[in-house]
Amino acid sequence: MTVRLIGSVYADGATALGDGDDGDTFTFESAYEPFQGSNNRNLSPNGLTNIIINSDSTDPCDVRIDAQNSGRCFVITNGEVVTIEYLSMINGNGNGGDGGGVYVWLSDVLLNHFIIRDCKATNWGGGIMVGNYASAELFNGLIHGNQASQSVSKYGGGICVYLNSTMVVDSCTVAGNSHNVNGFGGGIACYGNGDVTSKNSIYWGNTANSGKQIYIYSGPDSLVLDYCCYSNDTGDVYNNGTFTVTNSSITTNPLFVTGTNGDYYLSETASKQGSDSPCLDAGSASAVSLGLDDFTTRTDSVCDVDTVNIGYHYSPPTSEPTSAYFKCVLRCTHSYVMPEPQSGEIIIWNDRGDGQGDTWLLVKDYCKGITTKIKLTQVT
Ligand SMILES: [Ca+2]
Repeated sequence: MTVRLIGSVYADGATALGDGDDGDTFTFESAYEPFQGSNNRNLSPNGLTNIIINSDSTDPCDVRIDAQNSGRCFVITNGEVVTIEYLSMINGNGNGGDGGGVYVWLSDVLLNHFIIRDCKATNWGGGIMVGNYASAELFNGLIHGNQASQSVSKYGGGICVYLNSTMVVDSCTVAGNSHNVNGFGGGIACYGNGDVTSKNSIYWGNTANSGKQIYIYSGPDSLVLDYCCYSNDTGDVYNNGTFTVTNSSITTNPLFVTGTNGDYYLSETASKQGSDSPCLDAGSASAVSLGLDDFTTRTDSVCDVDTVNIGYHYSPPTSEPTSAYFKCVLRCTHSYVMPEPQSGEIIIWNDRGDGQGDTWLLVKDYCKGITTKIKLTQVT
């Protein structure tokens, strides 16, 4: 087994994978991110099995595979067995086909601690498509802002499980995915004997013509929700197969709030929001037993304790906050993103959103992979 470093040793993902052997680990180095260009998209394991593709950070926000709308992030199609973890996969495009972010066909994939966002498919599975006797296990993933059916009526804005395939979705948030026109299953769709078992996960705020959150096409297709939170208003769930919901699942608004790394933290009075999300302590087991006690759903980055919270857990910042005093008046909350080539982000952020909470200066350095968080105190 060889660890192949992408950045310092290999110039790009395709070159590293082309050199690889079964059982290797391929590590994208955060100092060299984002990973863009033609050799960092449509990444294929080339028939390798039992390989790990990961990053050198425990925060998937630190290392982005950015397909720049010119191809998919990963294409896994040759009976491969692959683990992908601690990575963000963004701006993937199926370019006339399925699976904009990750395309899995006749292969087995494990995705851990990951983000798939802002990907598109012309047909099925905007974020991820798993099909043709394939299997996927998703753990602690955030799948948001993806889109299927760019031109025709197809299935699965975020996720599509298709043609004799299975998926396990644990501790994930599937939100804000959509269809452009007449699509089915904004969050997740099962079609052609697609079977999904989901635990500790959120399906909320997705849009589609039918089955906005969940779409189960016909008899052979099935989806099980256990300790999940999902929207169940009119048009949210289309079921023409088997839809099983345990008593522990809930249908109340998860109350997403925006924090340092994104828009899918959970509201919590202990972190100065106005109310507690119903997803707090509503999962199936302890946070420790699931390995999520080093991760957080809170905007103040305090890690999860006791019973696991439902949904995706962010990584806490890698540096401790320090206090500073500024002689200034803050007139608004504002985010400024540096122009390409992106090297960082400077954010002035109020952790309650209504100006009544604490205000922070966040400096995110993408080159070094660190976030510095400084509490701002107004001095008169
Ligand atoms: Ca908890």
